[in-house]
Amino acid sequence: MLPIFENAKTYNNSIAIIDNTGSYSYSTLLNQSKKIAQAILQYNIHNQPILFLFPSSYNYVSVQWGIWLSGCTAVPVHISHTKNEIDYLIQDTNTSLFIYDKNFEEKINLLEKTSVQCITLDDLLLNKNDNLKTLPTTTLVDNALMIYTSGTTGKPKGVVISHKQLDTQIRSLSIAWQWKNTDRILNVLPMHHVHGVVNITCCALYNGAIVEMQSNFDAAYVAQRMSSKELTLFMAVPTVFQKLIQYFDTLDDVTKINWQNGMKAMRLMVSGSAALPITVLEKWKIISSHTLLERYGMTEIGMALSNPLNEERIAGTVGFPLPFVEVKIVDEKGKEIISNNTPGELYVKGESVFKQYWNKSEETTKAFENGWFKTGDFVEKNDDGYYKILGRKSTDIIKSGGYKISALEIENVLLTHPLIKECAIVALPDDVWGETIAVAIVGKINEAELKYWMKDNIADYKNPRKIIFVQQLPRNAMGKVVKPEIKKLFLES
Ligand code: MCA
Ligand code: AMP
Repeated sequence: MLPIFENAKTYNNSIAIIDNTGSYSYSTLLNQSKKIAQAILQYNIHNQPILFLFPSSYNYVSVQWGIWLSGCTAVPVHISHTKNEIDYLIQDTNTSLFIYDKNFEEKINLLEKTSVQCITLDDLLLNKNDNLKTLPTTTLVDNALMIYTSGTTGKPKGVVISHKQLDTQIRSLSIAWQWKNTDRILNVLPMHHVHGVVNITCCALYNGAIVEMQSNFDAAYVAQRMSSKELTLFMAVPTVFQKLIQYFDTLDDVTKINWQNGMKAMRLMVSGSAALPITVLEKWKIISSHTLLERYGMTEIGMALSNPLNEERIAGTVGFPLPFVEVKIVDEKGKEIISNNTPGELYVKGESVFKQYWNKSEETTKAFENGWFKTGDFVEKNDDGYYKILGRKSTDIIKSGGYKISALEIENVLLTHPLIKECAIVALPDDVWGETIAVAIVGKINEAELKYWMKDNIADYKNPRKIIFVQQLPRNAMGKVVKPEIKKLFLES
């Protein structure tokens, strides 16, 4: 049995998950997951990706565990994904089963259902017949998760992580941040990325802690839960801390003090997924009495670097390599840089690094060099061994609200609009979102209509927030679009 399930058996009647439908113990979760696994087996699916669409909830986790117990790979779909984005996931995974929450019936009805069977969780469990099959033994070599991530070319790629890799990622963070069964964490992050799925939910459940699943981020709710003094941990992206600071400033003194007292009772707050501005770290420290622990990770590698739990956390750095993770910094020729304070690309190796991009062997091969994963992030190490993230190699990868967004992916969607002749996406600096997405468009189109069209075609978090219409895109002698010139147009307007 996989370690996460072995552990769940021992936590038995302790509470595992709390969501807006109730509290669920480890044994209830495990029993429900087994029922789901039995129901999946009736479809005669083995070692295949299965898509599932649920808000962050008990049902989400029981379906994820059910998929694992059936020997298949869990592929989370996000509630904000549009028809076209989900159609792409169905086609790319070539899945034959898609389990969804009945509240998304309308969205599911729109999909191109080639060879996939879409079924609600309720119907899946209803259809279960009495000839129960024995559950297969899922082992560490089997695939656990496939998380889609944007790259510099083409459409999003499915990052495949085996149970061994997932288990290593969980154990690494359990050691580094000393997860305990007395911990209780509130999850406000989406459940189709590593931060919410692995760092928060899997780590909590592996360690017998309680995870409170909240399907969206609401600053007032976070403040209320922290004020209760029941939470011990909180992990989020810098935008969330920025929004909490803004919310704090709107409160009366009594509410502020209650919240502050609640936060003092917590043991750790972590920030990651995007650069944490030092101003945010400092403001949050004054409000919460916590120095945010900043760490660095990536879908393909899980977490790689982290500020220490007990020693000094240095603002503007992401600390040291985590347990089971090897890193090196290399120059543009691929040669290791030994000296400190010298920028280069971060390479990562270890049991936590992903297995492959789904059905993309060429891209997988290109992503590695002699067993080292090439992150595409520039870093340097200071004299005390702390790593600092300096930025990404490609400016076409944007980080907005902690989400990684590919400029190319959005450009390709916009170009499917019949009235858009050309377009170019750029990232603008933004105090709250880190970066905000902007687009220059050649074409005669009404802005309000375009925004409406985008809502149907691109998940909200990927939508350009600023639009400028131009006669032509600035290009260099080679005909390549000069994106810094486009950025200037926005910054000067
Ligand atoms: C939404 N809005 C935006 C953006 N997104 N405006 C500018 N830029 C954006 N990116 C607008 C909406 O249209 C809406 O506008 C208003 O902001 C509120 O939108 P809503 O979706 O309700 O926002 P929210 O709920 O406050 O969400 C903020 C959020 C969310 C919680 C920070 O973006 C989020 O969950 N981010 C986390 C993503 C994440 O987990 N990344 C980890 C990837 P209006 O009010 O006008 O309608 S994993 C990873 O990166 C690696 C492994 C790692 O290291 O962790
Ligand atoms: P994703 O592919 O969504 O997992 O995003 C991974 C990317 O997020 C990394 O390659 C980094 O560029 C960025 N990232 C994650 N954590 C940090 C951090 N603490 N500081 C700066 N960038 C970060």
